[in-house]
Amino acid sequence: MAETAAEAGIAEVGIIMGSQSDWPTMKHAAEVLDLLGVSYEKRIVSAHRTPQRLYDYAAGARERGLKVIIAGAGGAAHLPGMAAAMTPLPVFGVPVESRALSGQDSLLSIVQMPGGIPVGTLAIGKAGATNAGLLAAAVLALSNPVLAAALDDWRAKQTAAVAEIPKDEA
Ligand code: RP5
Repeated sequence: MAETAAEAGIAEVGIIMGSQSDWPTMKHAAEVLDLLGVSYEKRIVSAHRTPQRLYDYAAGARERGLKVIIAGAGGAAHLPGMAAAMTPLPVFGVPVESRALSGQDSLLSIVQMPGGIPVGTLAIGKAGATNAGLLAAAVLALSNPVLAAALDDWRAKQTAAVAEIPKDEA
């Protein structure tokens, strides 16, 4: 029986971020991929501070077997767009909440791509990172029935966990 990518140790999703300071946000993408059994790798790849690392990572991503890239950055957040410019893989961008402008700068930097080079832009912060993980899994699930079932199960559990009647906070 053929190994899955996860069993073979091949990452299907690349989670990249501009700085160590982005990890507390981006780890939420990793957590959802862990829950769903999707293989991923995580790297600090800065568009500004390590441009050659970004070039090498994005230009070689497809050949290395990655299927989807999740890119998170804050402030002048050029990482998702520059990565998308150098790979044909789908790129999902996560605007990290910046200190100065609460992530509005990150959001606008990532979402306003010129026509022809798409970045699927998520919400600012934790929700965006979680949803980037779910979207990456949904893309992979198109050709992976086991993963599709895991995603269905994840959603069913989320639905079951929502109480019908609100209660006072402790
Ligand atoms: C961006 O600058 C990073 O994505 C990060 O969100 C922001 C601040 O980086 P640090 O100064 O915290 O390293 O490149």
